[in-house]
Amino acid sequence: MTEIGFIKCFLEDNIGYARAKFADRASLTVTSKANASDLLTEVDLTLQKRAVDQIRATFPGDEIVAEEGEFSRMPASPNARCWVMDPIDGTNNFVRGMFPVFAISLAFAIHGRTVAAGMAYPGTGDIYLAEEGKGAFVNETRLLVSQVQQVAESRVDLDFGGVEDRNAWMERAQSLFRQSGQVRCHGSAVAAIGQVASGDLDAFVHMTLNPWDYAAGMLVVEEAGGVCSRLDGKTLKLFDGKDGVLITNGAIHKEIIRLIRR
Ligand code: 2AM
Ligand code: CA
Repeated sequence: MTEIGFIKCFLEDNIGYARAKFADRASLTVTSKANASDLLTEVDLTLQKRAVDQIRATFPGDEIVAEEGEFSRMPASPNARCWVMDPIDGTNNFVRGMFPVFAISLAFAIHGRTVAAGMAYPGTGDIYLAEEGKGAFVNETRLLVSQVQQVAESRVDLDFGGVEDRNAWMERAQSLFRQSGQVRCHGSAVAAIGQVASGDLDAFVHMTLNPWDYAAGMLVVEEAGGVCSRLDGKTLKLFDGKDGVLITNGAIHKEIIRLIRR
């Protein structure tokens, strides 16, 4: 089985489970991790365990990095074949019922670069897929970023992040906040990044992100014609630490870098 075939099957098999659990969220088992806003549900754990078991059976020896438990770390060999998963991104929205904006993200990387990626949105039923050099698709439709050319006319998701991100946010994102045409915060990086790929958003900014939050999204956006970097414009890699991420339609990328303070 190809890696993209595996990703597609996994997301198709599990999107209904996540949707059903969201519909019945009053009965979810929920615990908090670092703080009361950092939630963990049985669904995060079940989806991650299913993926880990299936990856180990199908691609033995591949590394796995994922948001929960022992997998929440950088890979031992950053250049090796590596799967990167966020079982539920936007867990807080998932638990509290916001919109519903949450997603399952699964990527396959080699040499620290994503080469196959998928993101499933149980709220809408959409599955986004991309392979390096082969384009990005939602269901069967080609994804293309927007043509918006100026920040003043753009719709930007300025993710507020966790409490520990807010000082950096206030210092660095103020000018962008003031000058963007429309500002949103979905509370799910994977949801917002998908919206950049589809052209519904023009940019996404986060002060700190872990690789599982953008591993799939960065390839989907690049294959849809967009650009991904660190907040200062440096190359966005997967395993070089938790840092800020800027994902845009490409046309407004440089203008946003100039507006984000160092
Ligand atoms: P999560 O839902 O998987 O926890 C919300 O601000 C977005 O940023 C979500 O994608 C969320 O992922 C992620 N996020 C929230 N708090 C974060 C933190 N302290 N560090 C990194 N990412 C965070
Ligand atoms: Ca996440």
